[in-house]
Formats: sequence, structure tokens, C-alpha cells
Amino acid sequence: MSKFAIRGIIEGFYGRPWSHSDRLNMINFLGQQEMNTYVYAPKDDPYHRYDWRTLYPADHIKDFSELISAGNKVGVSIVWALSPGLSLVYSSSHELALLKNKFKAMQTIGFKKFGLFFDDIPNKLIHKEDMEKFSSLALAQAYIANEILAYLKELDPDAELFFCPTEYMGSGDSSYLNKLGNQLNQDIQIFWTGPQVCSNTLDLNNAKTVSQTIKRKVLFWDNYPVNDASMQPELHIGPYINRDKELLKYSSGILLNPMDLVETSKIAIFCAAQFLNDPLDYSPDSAWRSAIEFLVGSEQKEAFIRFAKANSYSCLEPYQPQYLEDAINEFQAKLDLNDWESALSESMQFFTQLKTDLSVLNKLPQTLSQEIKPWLEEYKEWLEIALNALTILIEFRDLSKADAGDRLKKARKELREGLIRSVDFQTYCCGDVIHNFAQKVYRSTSYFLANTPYF
Ligand code: LOG
Repeated sequence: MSKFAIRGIIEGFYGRPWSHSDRLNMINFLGQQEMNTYVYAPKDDPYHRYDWRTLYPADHIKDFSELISAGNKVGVSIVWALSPGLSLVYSSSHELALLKNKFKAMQTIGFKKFGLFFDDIPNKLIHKEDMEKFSSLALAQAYIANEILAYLKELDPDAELFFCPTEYMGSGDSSYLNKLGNQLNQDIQIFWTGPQVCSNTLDLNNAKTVSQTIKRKVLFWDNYPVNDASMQPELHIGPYINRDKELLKYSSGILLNPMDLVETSKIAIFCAAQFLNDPLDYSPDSAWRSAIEFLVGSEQKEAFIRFAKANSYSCLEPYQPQYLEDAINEFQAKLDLNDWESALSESMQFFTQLKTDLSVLNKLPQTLSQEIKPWLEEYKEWLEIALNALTILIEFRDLSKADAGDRLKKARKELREGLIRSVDFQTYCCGDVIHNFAQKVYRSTSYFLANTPYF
């Protein structure tokens, strides 16, 4: 059984960084899951990026020391990273001295592994003096990284450096990467997010190309389950899929970039740990079910799985939640056959079951429940909307019965109100499936009502 050498996560998302206790909690969890690496790189820690020249204040230093000790206890290396690329003048000896100073301060408190990141910065040299000294961005960055590694190794021969290039995704054969491959000290690990920023697949061909270009095994920065920036409405709690079982031929490891939601991110991390520790034996679905059971307990597992299926949308499953789509398609197929009875009763049963799940989901562990509250609340709203749409169709079918017209009117009013509220929904729970279904029901009954003397 072969495992990936580097297994873990990189706190590398935009937005509110994790708290110190979140990190301690996560480091213990990583240890339990036989992961071995946690990289500290929250984009919005000012000392990490915007204000990289400033040394960390004493309280931060104390927290970092605690992270290192916590990691030591459970076999997790804590990697500290800096992202100076927004403003760094690569050719300046003064800037290099500031960089060294910042790294040294962290080495003094016990860090042995470091990161130097140049993602999400201008993709060419912008300072006049840099353009004079270096013929390309790649050469400027390689010069700085090699200097830093050499400096770190003077102080500690075991020091290691992880490097994130400015071009960290794509086909993997650009001249920028090629230059890095030639120039970067062979001991430096290079990050790669795959064919895309948030890659649907990490496939063997792409890994092979990039590792040939950079002349070393590639270290994946896997942008899953992260949901920062435009992905904020999504909740990434689906199975961990599409990572080739043979990636370790070309890869030294995978670090997942999590969500700012610590507990919730454990689903993906639990699954990834199983993959990374035994890729050939990995079964995405059973890992996913075990992850959910681990997090919510066996009693709430099935209800949570159904909720998770309504939140499947992510870079890994970039299409409407299949589970809901199937239910609506079956309904439509029955209606097309004029089988209103089973179409309506089966769909009622389906959505009523989901509504019953809500009382089970009310009892989720507290931190998890707090984190996913916006999704749970809107899940509830969508289920009401779906049930309302079905009620409309039942009344519509029964229009000849006494008061059906009034009930139909009332249900349509409620559906309309629900759809109007949904304009302000914050999450992408249920995708567009229930919205589209409800809209269709509303629209089609308007048409018929306009031609019905009752109104
Ligand atoms: C950032 C990362 C961010 C992620 C997802 C890398 C190497 N850098 O596009 O900090 O969390 O995308 O939004 C990124 O992935 N850049």
C-alpha cells in the first residue's frame, strides 16, 4: 500500500481566517486522520500578504508556537507561509533582507517548513528595477526563493520550502513553468491546482505534463472544499471525487484548501485522508458516508446525506443537484403519461420525507449546525416552496371540487411570496431545481386560470 508523502490541508482561502482554536481543533483532526501537514496561509491575515513586511506581534507568535506543539503531538507538520508578491521588489537587497528577517523570526519559534507564495499577483514584472535585473517573472521569483531556502538552511539544514507559482493551473507546459523548473532549487516543492483553479479533475496527463515541466513531482493545492469569493453560496459537502488513483506517480502530495467553516470542511478532509492514505483502495461513496457518520452520528446520517445531496453543486459536480433533478424528471415523466395520481403522490412523499428530515437535522452537533445554518434555513424554505407547488397542482387537478378554486388561489399566493423571498436567498442550496419547478407550476397554472371562468 503506497500513500502520498504530503497529506493535509492549506488554510489558503480569502475571507475571515480561522480562529486559533479552530486551527488547534483541525490539527488534532488531521492527526486522527493520518494526515501530516497543515499550511498556514490565510489570504486575509495582513501579516501574511498585504503587510508582509511587518513582523508578527507577540500574541500571534505565542499562537504559532502552540500550533507547532499541537502538531508535534499528533504528527502534523505546521508550515508557515508568506505571500509577498503584491508589492515585493524582487531586485531590492533591502526587500530581501526584510524577507529573511521575517522568515528568521518564524524559524526561531520552531518552524521547519515554510511557504513562499506568488499566487494572485501581477503576472509580469512591474517595477522598473526588476525589469532591469531580471528577464522574466519566473527568474525573479526563482532567485528570491533560492535565496530564502539557502538562508533557511544555513540556520537549519532540515529546513524545507514550498513554492506557489503565479501560474498555478492550466495545461502545465508554459515557458514560465519551464523556467521555474530549471531555476528553482531542486529541493523546493511546487504547488499546482490542476487544469483549473478549482479543478473538476486531477488527472494523470495534466500531472505528468506539469511534473515534466517543473522537473519534480508536483504538490497539489486542491481547491476543494474551499467556497470563498464567488463560491460563497455553495456548501461543499459532497464526496471527494475525480482525483486519479495513480497521481502519486507524478505527485508528492495533495493539500486541500478548506472552507472557512471548520467542522463542515471535515467531510471533504476525512474523505481525502482515505484517498491519500490508500488511493488504490479508495471508494468515494463509502468514504463519504463514513465521513458523514463520523461527523453527525448514525441517527442523523441519512437525513444529512439527503441534505448534502441537495447541496452537491461544486467544481466536482458542476451541475444541478442530480438527486433533486431526478425526482422532478420522474414527476414530469409521469405527468407526460397523464399519470397524475402517482406523479403527485410520489412527489408529495419525496418532499414530505425531506421536510421530516428537518426535525432530525435540528439536532445536529452544535458547531456544525451553526456553520451550516444559512443553508439549512433556505433548504427549509425550498421544501415549503416545492410542497406548495405540488399543492397547487393537486387543487388544480381537483378544480371541480368545492372550494378548490379558493385553495388554489391561496396556494398560488403563497408560492409567489416564497419565490419573491428567494430572490434574496444567500445560498445555492437545491441549485435552481426547485426554483425552476415552482416557477413552471406557477406560470402554467396562470395560463390555465386565465382561460378558466372561475376567476
Ligand atoms: C487562490 C486561493 C483561493 C482559491 C479559491 C490558489 C493558488 N490561490 O484563484 O487563495 O482560495 O483561488 O478561490 C485562488 O488557488 N486563486
